[in-house]
Amino acid sequence: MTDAPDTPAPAASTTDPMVLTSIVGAVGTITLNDNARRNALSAALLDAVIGAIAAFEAKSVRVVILRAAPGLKVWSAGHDIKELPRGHEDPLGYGDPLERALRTIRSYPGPVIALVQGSVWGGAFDLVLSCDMIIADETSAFAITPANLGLPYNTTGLLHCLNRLPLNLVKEMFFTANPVKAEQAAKWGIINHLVAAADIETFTTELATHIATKAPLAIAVVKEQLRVLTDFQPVAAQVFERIQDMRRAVYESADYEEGISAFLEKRKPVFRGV
Ligand code: YXS
Repeated sequence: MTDAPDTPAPAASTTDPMVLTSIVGAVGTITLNDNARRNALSAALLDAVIGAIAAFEAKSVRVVILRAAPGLKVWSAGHDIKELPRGHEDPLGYGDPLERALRTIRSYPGPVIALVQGSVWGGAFDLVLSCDMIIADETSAFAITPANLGLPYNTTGLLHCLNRLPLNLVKEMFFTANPVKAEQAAKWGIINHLVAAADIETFTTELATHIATKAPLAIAVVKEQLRVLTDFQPVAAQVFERIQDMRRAVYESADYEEGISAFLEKRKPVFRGV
């Protein structure tokens, strides 16, 4: 296992790499690196994450840490709103870069640990929930925000939340779009460990390094079984079709258009329920 120095993943069209990567022993680290845009989950950033994870798998990296740069106020601002389709297309379709990244993390044959400092918004909440564990510090906060945009969240995303939180807490997060601060996130079980900012890097590295000494095949088969058991809830075809119809009515609504326009125009949205 080579101890590669910080090696940027294949950069997208920007000069700076969208992610930084490093491997120490059997632990690989991916650092989101689009800080000017608050690590908004653009296709370029997500493709870089997916590429970095594939490169780690090719090098048999046993444990992955997914993080942002140390000490940022914002870990990730969520889905890149500027890339959301404007009506007449599912904003969270199966092929959406965010959905591809979630599936990549959930099927990686080893633990992916989210190291969270700062606030996590929208689809980035789904991203950290799709990691196998979340280690967060006192500056962390977690918000799921489709209600701010008029966006119909997708069924797999709701399932990810229901697999982590009781129904009443999932509803509170979706209906209020309020950030859940670190202490509350620990109390609710969103995060595995709440660790002081000064210690979180050492704590997470020691945890990852410890796991990397365990039997990788045994861990991979447990992770994949848990994925299959939690993700695959049978849904009758007509129920699925009804859900798609309901979601289409929302992403074709004037409210969804208003939500995105308001963000782009840096103003508060006015939702009329149409
Ligand atoms: O104005 P410039 O060009 O400098 O760019 C600004 C922001 O427009 C940009 N930016 C984003 N661009 C695209 N998509 C985003 N989600 C996004 N967030 C930010 O980054 C530049 C710096 O942002 P600024 O000035 O607002 O930074 P700040 O430090 O004052 O505030 C940080 C945030 C995160 C509190 C603020 O940027 C914010 O509220 N961002 C939007 C958070 C959000 O609502 N995320 C949900 C995205 S939609 C999603 O994830 C799901 C589909 S769902 O809707 O279902 O949850």
